[in-house]
Amino acid sequence: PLDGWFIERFDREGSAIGLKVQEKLHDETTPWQHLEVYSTETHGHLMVLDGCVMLTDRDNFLYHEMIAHPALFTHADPKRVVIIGGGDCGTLREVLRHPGVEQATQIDIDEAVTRAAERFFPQLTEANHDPRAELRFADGVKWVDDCPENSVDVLIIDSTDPVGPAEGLFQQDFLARCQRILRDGGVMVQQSESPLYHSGSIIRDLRTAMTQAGFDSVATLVFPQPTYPSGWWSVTLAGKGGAVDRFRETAARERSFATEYYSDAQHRAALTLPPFMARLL
Ligand code: AG3
Repeated sequence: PLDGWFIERFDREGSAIGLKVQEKLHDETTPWQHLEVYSTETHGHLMVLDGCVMLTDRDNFLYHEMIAHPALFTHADPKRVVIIGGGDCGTLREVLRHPGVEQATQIDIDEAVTRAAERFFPQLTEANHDPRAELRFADGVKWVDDCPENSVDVLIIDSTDPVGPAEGLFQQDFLARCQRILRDGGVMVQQSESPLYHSGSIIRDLRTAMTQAGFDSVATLVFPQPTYPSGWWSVTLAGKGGAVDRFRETAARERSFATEYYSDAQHRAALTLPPFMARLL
């Protein structure tokens, strides 16, 4: 009803996020979801899937840096990285900033998301021609099923909310399979929704499912994300044989690439959970 605004409503929470839009640039019903791209007045381009904000030019660096760099600086020496989802390629770009990464494979079910990113978010796809990058369009659950055991160092799940296409990615049988494809010392990281809205539900259930799937340690990191529900977001790490509440602090501090949000200090801060969350998890 608010003319000229894109609004994502969170009905259960009685709240919403709104962005003033200039025009709709793209509208496509893919085999998997409804994909829209808008230009906004103050946040650059906006990508929406099934009515949910995926990213804006202005603030996607927060999410993409925080889903990629903490996991990569937690693993002792990540060489083989796999991203499930992440079709906009923003996570892939951050992963490829790490010179030690030898191969990064992104598996998204919906090729239309990547084609739209190439067209409307060219900065996110600028690393796609890196010889270390491999893009596949397939069902991530099946891909993980077929992947050899003990073959991956870091596995990143950059998915939509745990409803519809992404629901299976939060379930214990999938997480157990993820645990098996990781090498010893492997790290998995999954986007895990809002600390304010989901600490006692999605985040807690994911951590429990990870533990039951055989992971030895879990850690949830929090960071601001102004255009997602509540404006505050989380990722949850799980480790196979190593502690994920510790990381290579010196390597993070002396990283060879520029970041806009991530730093070793920010990483430490993000691991420090507020008391209300610690109580709910
Ligand atoms: N992944 C989507 C996070 C979920 C956002 N939820 C929402 N708006 N209700 C983002 C993909 C970025 N690579």
